[in-house]
Amino acid sequence: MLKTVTTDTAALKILDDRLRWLSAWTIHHANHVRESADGLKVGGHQASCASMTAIMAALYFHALGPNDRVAVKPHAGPVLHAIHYLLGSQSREQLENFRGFGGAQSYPSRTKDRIPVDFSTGSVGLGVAITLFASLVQDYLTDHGRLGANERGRFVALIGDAELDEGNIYEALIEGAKHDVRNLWWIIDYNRQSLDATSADRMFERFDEIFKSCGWRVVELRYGKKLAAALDKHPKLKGWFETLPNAELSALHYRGGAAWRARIAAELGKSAAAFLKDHDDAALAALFTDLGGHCMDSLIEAFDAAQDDVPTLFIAWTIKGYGLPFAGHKDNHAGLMNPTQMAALRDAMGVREGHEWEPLESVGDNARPGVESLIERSRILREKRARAFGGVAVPAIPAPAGDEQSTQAAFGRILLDLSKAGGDLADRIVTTSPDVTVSTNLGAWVNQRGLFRRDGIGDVFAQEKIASAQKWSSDKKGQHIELGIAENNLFLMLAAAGLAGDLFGTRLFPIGTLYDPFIARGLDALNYACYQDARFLLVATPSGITLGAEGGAHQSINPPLIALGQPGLRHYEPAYADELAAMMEQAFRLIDDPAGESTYLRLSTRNIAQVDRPNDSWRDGALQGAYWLRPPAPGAEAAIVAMGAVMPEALAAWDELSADIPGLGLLSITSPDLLHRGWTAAQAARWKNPPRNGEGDHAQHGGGAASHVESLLSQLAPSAGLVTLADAAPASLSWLGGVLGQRVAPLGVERFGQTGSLPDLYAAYRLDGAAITEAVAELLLPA
Ligand SMILES: Cc1ncc(C[n+]2csc(CCOP(=O)(O)OP(=O)(O)O)c2C)c(N)n1
Ligand SMILES: [Mg+2]
Repeated sequence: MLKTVTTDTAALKILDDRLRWLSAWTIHHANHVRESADGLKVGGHQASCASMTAIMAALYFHALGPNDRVAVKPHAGPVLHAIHYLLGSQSREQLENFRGFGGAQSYPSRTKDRIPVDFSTGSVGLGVAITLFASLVQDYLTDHGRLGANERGRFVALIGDAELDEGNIYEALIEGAKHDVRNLWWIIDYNRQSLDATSADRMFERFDEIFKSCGWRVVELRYGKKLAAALDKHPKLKGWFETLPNAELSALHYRGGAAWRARIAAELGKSAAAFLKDHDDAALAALFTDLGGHCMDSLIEAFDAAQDDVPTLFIAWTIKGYGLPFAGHKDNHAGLMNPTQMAALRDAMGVREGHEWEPLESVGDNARPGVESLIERSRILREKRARAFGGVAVPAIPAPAGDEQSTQAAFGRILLDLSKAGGDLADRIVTTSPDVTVSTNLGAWVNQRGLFRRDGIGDVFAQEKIASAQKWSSDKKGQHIELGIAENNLFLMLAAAGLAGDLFGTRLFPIGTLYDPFIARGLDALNYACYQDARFLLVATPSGITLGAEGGAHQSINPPLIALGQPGLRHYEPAYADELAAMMEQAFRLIDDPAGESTYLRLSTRNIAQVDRPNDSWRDGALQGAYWLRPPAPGAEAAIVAMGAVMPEALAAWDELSADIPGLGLLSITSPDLLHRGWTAAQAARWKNPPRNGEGDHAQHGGGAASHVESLLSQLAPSAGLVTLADAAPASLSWLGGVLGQRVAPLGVERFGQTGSLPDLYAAYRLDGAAITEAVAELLLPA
């Protein structure tokens, strides 16, 4: 038994060296060997990689099981690529093209890298927190009978120590403690350096307290075996070593053995003389760099000892740039070895010139079988899995009945009806909200489907027979995950649940609700979720100054603009309940479609009279972003163009104005986002496939179809005027004038809102009939 462990450790140390070499070489090749097309620095992080090659070798070639999933700190991406290169799942061409177009990405990317990447990373802190929510999703799936015990795994985050400054980590930690999360390993590469400098000392002994108080086990790997033994023999030296501030420690690591000698002699004098005599400079440098995160025996021991499901924080002490010439230097974050330094490293690591890409270069014949068998074992465990899509039938979703409705209330009704009807889709829906479940109309759904909690908590108010509309009992079968007020957590929860098909082979239909203005609070996490192609439905309500008396702090203005610029997220803003039903059906389809995306619904609490529909002809247009609610006469000179909750004002203005302006149209916009995308895509298609000479208008003839918005607007005269109306930043719609060059008078909200009744607010912010009339009149005045 002991023998196996020893052999394993020796092979793992070799793999550690291989990873350090290959990651450094990949970055070096991209910067100094590959031809540069633009003269720009390519970049990469050799020091950040070298810091954690031992940790990653111990993990990937020893500790990880087949179901374990890892978020790798962004700037250690090249180490992950090197691991897959050794496993045979990454090609030399991809590494040679690191940071190049179509090559291995700078930071691990689920969607763009060809190796299996469990979680994309890049924006520090988010990759850490998503592992916690993924673990919660794993428990959810298990308790819902969708994941077998032998399919469960552990979620590992490899974290840079400066990442610990990101507040989203603590928001997640607190949420995790409430849900009793488990099966987490968060491993800190504790090199005590960030991008700019060495880390402040004051937080040193605090992180472990923070984690412990949230129920985590904290394992500190401060010393490697050799250093621990040496310091144990010499308590005075140990005391001195442990009080060295970060900056001084890093400087000593950089300067090396002679500096250690001089400093120890000066500060410990005679008491350290024998110790110094026993160690030459090289031995001193080797000894003091033997920190826990570089010591394979310590790492293996620690990982092997943490096999239960208690969430565990490993604080692995390391040196940034370990084994490289700039180890410990405060400026090493983006530092690159020059060709001379790289050649010296190559020689020191026994790599022959011209053999830099050999996976097992410099591994001796005796060691090879051990190394190869570790690689073989890990290869099987880390195979890429197919993504699970297309397995769920989405039924037609009928519109809720009612002459007057708000889109927010209709949302609650639709979910309630879905729940009552039952079926596969309803069973796969998981809702979540950061303490606004009730005020976003999820209450009825939660009453039906219950809250998810592994420990199950009774509803005390119901047991005490206190009347309440909300029945909040929870158990393992509940389908709503209630979060504390941290919108970042909402988006990370949606990201994790939205990857369930990929991570666990089971598709979920996650729906998250929040107030529209507070999207901004979680924006980077929302972007992060979209970046990795997580699929979910985001319902943001209430929105706009239509919220009325709640006032400016809660009235959203710019989210449609955010959505306009956010890839992977489709914005729909319905005015009517039947539109909402169609959009929810579409959103569910998009969640389970390989080429789909996530959807953002911007809803309102305003009750508005529903329109009579003679038929379903509006539906396709509504799903594409717009339809004529009042079709214009061919070549009409004007149209009102309105979105969402202000549709009654637009309709009233149309009624009033159409007597004087025959043929006036009313265009109902349901998605500026889709219209814009369609417009630019149609243009790009025409550039690739241009019209034949002299065939006129691009929008209507020649190579490539007109987009939806072009078709709609081309029913008006080329010189027509558009009055656009949105309870949002007017730029959400004003761009429509650019499509065919028609003139625009944009109405919308550009100042912070305030309290008031709707007539007051619509008048003050120019969203009312008077404003529309004035705007139309101005557009139609002869120039
Ligand atoms: C949200 C965010 N802010 C800033 C950055 C830029 N950045 C990349 S790495 C880094 C410092 C990382 O230091 P640390 O986490 O200690 O990692 P190390 O390289 O030392 O292992 C910074 C500021 C980023 N990637 N993400
Ligand atoms: Mg660091």
